[in-house]
Amino acid sequence: MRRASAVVAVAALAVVGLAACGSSSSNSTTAASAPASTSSNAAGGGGAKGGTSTVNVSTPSGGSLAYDQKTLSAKSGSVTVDFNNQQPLQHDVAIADSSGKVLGQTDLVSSGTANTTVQLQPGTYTFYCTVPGHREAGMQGTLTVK
Ligand SMILES: [Cu+2]
Repeated sequence: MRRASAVVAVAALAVVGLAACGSSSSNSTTAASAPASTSSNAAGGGGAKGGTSTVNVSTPSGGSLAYDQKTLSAKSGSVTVDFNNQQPLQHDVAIADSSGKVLGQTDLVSSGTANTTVQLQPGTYTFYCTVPGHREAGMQGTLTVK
C-alpha cells in the first residue's frame, strides 16, 4: 500500500499549485482529471509534521447521491480536499471531526470542481455533503489521518 516518496513530491506540488490559484469557484472545469481510485496519500513519507497531502473526492456521473469514495486517508498536517462533482446537482464536501464539528468545507458546485484545505491531526474524521438529505442518502465517508 505504501508508495515511494515520489508520490509525496507529486502531492506536494499539487497542493502548491492549488494554493497558488486560490479558491476560484467561478470556473466550470469539467472532468479536470480522471478520478483517482482511492487516495493520493503516502504513509511512508518520513514523519514530517505539518506535511501536506491531497485527497480526491468525486461523484459518479449518474444521479446517485453518493461519492465515489467511501474511505479516504491522508497525512496529518495540511490536507487539501479536491472535489470533482460530475453531476448537475449541487454538492459539496465538509470535513468534521469525531464530535461532529465541521472543520472545513468546499463550496457547493454543480458539474465542476472545488477544494478546501484543513489542518488535521491524526485521527478519524467524517466527510459528507451538507445539502439537506444528501448525507442521509449516503453521501458520506470516513477520512483517516495518520
Ligand atoms: Cu450532495
